[in-house]
Amino acid sequence: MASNHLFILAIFFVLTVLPSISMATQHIVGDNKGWTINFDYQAWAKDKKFVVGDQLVFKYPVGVHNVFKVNGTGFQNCVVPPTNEALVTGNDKIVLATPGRKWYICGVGKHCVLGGQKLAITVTTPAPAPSSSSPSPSPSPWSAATVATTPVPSPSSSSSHWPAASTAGRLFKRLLINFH
Ligand SMILES: [Cu+2]
Repeated sequence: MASNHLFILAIFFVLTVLPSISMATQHIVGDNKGWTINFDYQAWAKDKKFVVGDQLVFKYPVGVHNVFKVNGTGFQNCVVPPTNEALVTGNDKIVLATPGRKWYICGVGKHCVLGGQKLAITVTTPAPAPSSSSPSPSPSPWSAATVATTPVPSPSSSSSHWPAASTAGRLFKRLLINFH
């Protein structure tokens, strides 16, 4: 009986807590090349998945480049917005707060026009939690535990049956120890 209860808690932990920890990704624009001229940012972005909550980081030597968020036309034609809209720290972090198409250009010299220093990405909304049988978010572990009344096959040798064996299992076991 007790083991069933703990097993349900373990499942809850894996399904809810872990995804929320690992969801947001930080994308270093251009990876180790950073934000610069003569780099193919379209190729860089092509195989990446940008999700709401992720972060873009533009890295460059201060004063050499800058970052402007622009619209599609501004991206196409390298239209530089007013100077006061520029990000200039050399380590500019932008949280992707909304889904949709996003465009960024460098406003220094002809870096955008001639150097191709421009980035266009598509931000998507996070996928709903996989294998969610109940779509409504559960407010607390306890309600989730009471909902799942179907008997779970009791783990015969408890320690080897923890899901997501490594970190989650260990973390959760520690939780259980405190719990008792
Ligand atoms: Cu530049």
